[in-house]
Formats: sequence, C-alpha cells, structure tokens
Amino acid sequence: MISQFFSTRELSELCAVGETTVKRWANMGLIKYHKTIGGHRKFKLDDVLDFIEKNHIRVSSEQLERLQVQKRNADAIDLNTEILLVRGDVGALADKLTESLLEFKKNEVEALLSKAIERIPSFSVMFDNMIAPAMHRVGNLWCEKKISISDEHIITNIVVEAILRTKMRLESSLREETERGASSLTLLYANAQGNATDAARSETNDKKRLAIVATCPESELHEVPLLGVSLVCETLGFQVRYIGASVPFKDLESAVEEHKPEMVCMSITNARLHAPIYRRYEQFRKFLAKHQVKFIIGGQFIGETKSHPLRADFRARSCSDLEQYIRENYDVGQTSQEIDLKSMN
Ligand code: B12
Repeated sequence: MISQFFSTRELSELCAVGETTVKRWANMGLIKYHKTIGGHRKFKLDDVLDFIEKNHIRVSSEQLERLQVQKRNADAIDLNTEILLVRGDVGALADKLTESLLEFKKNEVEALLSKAIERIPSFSVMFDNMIAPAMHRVGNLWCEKKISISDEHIITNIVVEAILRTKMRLESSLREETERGASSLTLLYANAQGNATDAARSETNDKKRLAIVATCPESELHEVPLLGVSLVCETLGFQVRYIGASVPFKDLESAVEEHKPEMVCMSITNARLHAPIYRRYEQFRKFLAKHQVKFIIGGQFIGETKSHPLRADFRARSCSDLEQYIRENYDVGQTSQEIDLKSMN
C-alpha cells in the first residue's frame, strides 16, 4: 500500500524513471521534498500529485485515480481518527463510523473503511467489530424513531457503496503490488491470489473452491452482512458467486445445479419464517444435502422459534465464526496476521 510519503525509489517506479532522474528533479526544485534524519528524500502525496499534473508526467489512469482517492481519503480523516487507526482501536472506530454514517459523510465512511483494512487484521474483524455494531446502532435509532426510514436507506446505501469501493481499491492495489512482490496486501489476500501472474491466476481461479453467497428467507432484504461473508470467503481462497438478497429458493437451486459450489452461505436476520417459507427452507436444506453442498447460515436469527428451528451444517453468529469454520474444515493458508506474528518470532 502506498503511504502518504514516497521514497525516491517509489516515486521513480511511479513515474517509470530511474532514481537518479528523481533526485535531479528534486535538486532542480521541480518537486518539493523533505529529508529524513538519515538524509533520505521523502515526497508528500500532495506534492507528488502536484508535480505529476504540472509536468505532465505519464502515470496510468488507474494509478492516478488511486492516488487521488488516497488523497481524498487522507483529507477526510482527522488526526484523532488517524490515531485510532494507528492503534487499531476497532471499538472507537465503530463509534466514529456510526457518527460519520449518521451525518451522511460518504467520503469519511469510505476513507475510514479503506484505511481500517490496512490496519486491522481481516474483513471478519471489520464486519464483526465495526460495521455490525455501527449498523445495529442505526437500527436502534430507527426503532426509537430518532431517525427515519429514509435516513436508514441512505445510510445503508452509503455503507454498501463504501464497502464495494474499498474492495475495488484493494483489488487494484493488489494487482499492482503483486507485480512488485509480496506486501501487506498480498498477505491479506494471500490465500486468494498468491503471487500468481495473470495467466497463472486465471488457471488457479478455475481450480478454486466455489462458494455461493445468497440470502434467506427469499423475502429478506438485509444484504450488508452478505458482503462481509463474500469478502471473508474470497480472502480465504474461495471463488464467490455473489447472488444477493431476496432470491427465490427455486432460483438458488438452479444456481447450485449450474455452479456446483462446495458451500452455500445464507444470512438470516429475521428468522420468524412464515410456514410456507419455512417449508421451502427445509426443502432447500435437503436439496443441498443431497447434492453434498455444505449449508452455512449466519446472522442475528431474530425471532427464531423452537417449533421452526433453522437447521444447517453450520450456524454462525459472526464472520469470525465462519473464518474459523473454514480454517477447521478446509485447507487454507495463514492470515496476514499469522504471517506477521511468525515473522516476528
Ligand atoms: C439496514 C437495515 C435495513 C435495510 C436493508 C437494506 C440492505 N440493502 O441491506 C432496509 C431499510 C431495506 C430494511 C428493511 C427492513 N427492516 Co431492517 N434493518 C437494517 C439494520 C439497521 C442494519 C442491518 C445491517 O446492515 N446490519 C449490518 C450487518 C453487518 O450486521 P449483522 O446483520 O448482525 O451481521 C453480522 C452477523 O450477524 C454475521 N452474519 C450475518 N449474516 C451472516 C451470514 C453468514 C453465512 C455468516 C457466516 C455470518 C453472518 O456477520 C455479520 C458481521 O458481523 C438492522 C439493524 C440490525 N440490528 O441489524 C435493521 C433490522 C434488522 N430491520 C428490522 C426490520 C423490522 C425491518 C423491516 C421489517 C422494516 C419494515 N417495516 O419494513 C424491513 C424488512 C425488509 C425485509 N423484507 O427483509 C429489524 C428487525 C427486527 C425483527 N424483530 O425482526 C431491525 C433489527 C431493526 C430494529 N432494531 O428493529 N432494514
């Protein structure tokens, strides 16, 4: 991940020139720089963007957009939040996320999630300890009539968009970093992509285990947790077919027959199912068992009754539960955190 400051080498790679050229630009005063105590030049992101623009330096549009988003994100984060991010204080970050969501601060939400995933160990932690608590608070405020249903819709859209943009940004950073060798990001996605080249990666993709992420019951619209589940599956090396919320069971069955996944993940928030939907749920569960597809359900299971228990191969309360289940039952590699810990010993 590119930091707020560039070294001479990083800037030379970005501009596709030699380090001597960068030093010459700096000595000529074309680009501002600071010197560290050790005498190394450091270039600030703002100055780099300014230099690129003024001197018409050719940088790929993808890289340029990434730098601009990074600048926007940096501008959106205040010093206090920066400190929370450095400390990896997920509880306080969840409070900050709630505050930004309630104020509809779209850029701030995106910046917070993008920066958080650089600091906290996994998407499980981000969803379980930041996004879920923040959204639960939003739900409580709606329940207490302190915010309206339209506010709740706007907030959900902001969070969904921020998650998707964070994912896209990570993937594009990953592509760049993979070309340069392993780093924190390649480690986060280590199991998913490794250091494969494009050709080799598409070959590995074909061999990857397949997971289908869907939702249940078919009339349920709560989609945010599904994004977390799919990101967790992907970072653990699964190829994900993301189907989305509220899909009729018959269509899910067709999807299973077509894609032949190893597992199906469903999110169940409202678990008080009407009799016909419950019957259909049970049929679907048996259908999966017949096809030897693991059925993983998770969520808050609000209103589940003893007479209509939701059965599955595994019931998760969190994304971390799913991560643990996958690690115990499938052959996946280490997390970036584990790799970091090992390399420290
Ligand atoms: C956003 C939201 C909506 C949005 C959803 C839009 C969307 N695109 O997702 C909208 C506005 C559409 C909506 C509608 C409704 N909602 Co609503 N909604 C919420 C809210 C505020 C947040 C949900 C959310 O995004 N959570 C964030 C995720 C990340 O947290 P999570 O669900 O807990 O998931 C975590 C774990 O449970 C677990 N997990 C979850 N699923 C899975 C799956 C797997 C496989 C695994 C491994 C793990 C896992 O991992 C996640 C990360 O930790 C909740 C409040 C709440 N308590 O959740 C109310 C809430 C769920 N809604 C509620 C209600 C009542 C409704 C409506 C009935 C309102 C209405 N009268 O129209 C409708 C029902 C719509 C329907 N048919 O489903 C109630 C449910 C109460 C109840 N007793 O059933 C809640 C609890 C609000 C409240 N406090 O009363 N809602």
